[in-house]
Amino acid sequence: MPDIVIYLGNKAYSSWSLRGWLACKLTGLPFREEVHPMDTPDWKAWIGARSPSGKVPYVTVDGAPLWESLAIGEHLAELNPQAFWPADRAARGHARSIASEMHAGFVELRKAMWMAVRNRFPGKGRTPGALADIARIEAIWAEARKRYGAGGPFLFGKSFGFADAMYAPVVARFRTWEPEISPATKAYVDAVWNHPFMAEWIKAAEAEPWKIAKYENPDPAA
Ligand SMILES: N[C@@H](CCC(=O)N[C@@H](CS)C(=O)NCC(=O)O)C(=O)O
Repeated sequence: MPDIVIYLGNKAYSSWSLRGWLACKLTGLPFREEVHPMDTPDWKAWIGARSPSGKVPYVTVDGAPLWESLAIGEHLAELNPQAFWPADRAARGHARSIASEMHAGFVELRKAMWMAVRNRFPGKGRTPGALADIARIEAIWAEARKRYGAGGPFLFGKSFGFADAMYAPVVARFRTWEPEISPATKAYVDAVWNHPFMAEWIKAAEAEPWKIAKYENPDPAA
């Protein structure tokens, strides 16, 4: 059995960490995790001594380094392919496309509505750029569900896969910031939020002792 270790930032705030951690969960294998609070005096030294990019998530498999959440997902998928990607080739291509679009984009949403799992900031963060990103994400989710989602509540049906993992931090953002979303989007948000992997992450985030002040204030300019 491979020895998998994942290095993470705060579960309350680190959206990329969540993606990498969900990829570890999708392997179905045991793994070890080390969480270190970001924005602390020793953060840069801690992550710099481990991750070549100086960012989390950082994963090792039998000591071999892995960084960048999409690459982490693709590599860990080799350990349990059917859990990560749909079996159907066209659906798999679609899943890879939307996972890549998430990895590459939605900067305005990420800036205006950061992940803060423990917080509720309803009505805040609605910049034009964030709203445009949300409209595109709603369209992505609706299209995947229409084409491939009939068998269950997730983007490709019955099982929570890696495309869902890539969008899970967006689900967390929607819970926190409560933008106006369609009933279908809300149903998907609820399905992801209530998935056992997410419940485990949220519970750990709730238990964390650390707070980063700038992420606790939804009106940074105020
Ligand atoms: N493109 C990277 C993004 C990783 C990233 O930006 N991680 C953030 C945390 S969510 C980070 O490490 N920030 C701390 C820092 O830059 O010092 C990925 O896909 O993993």
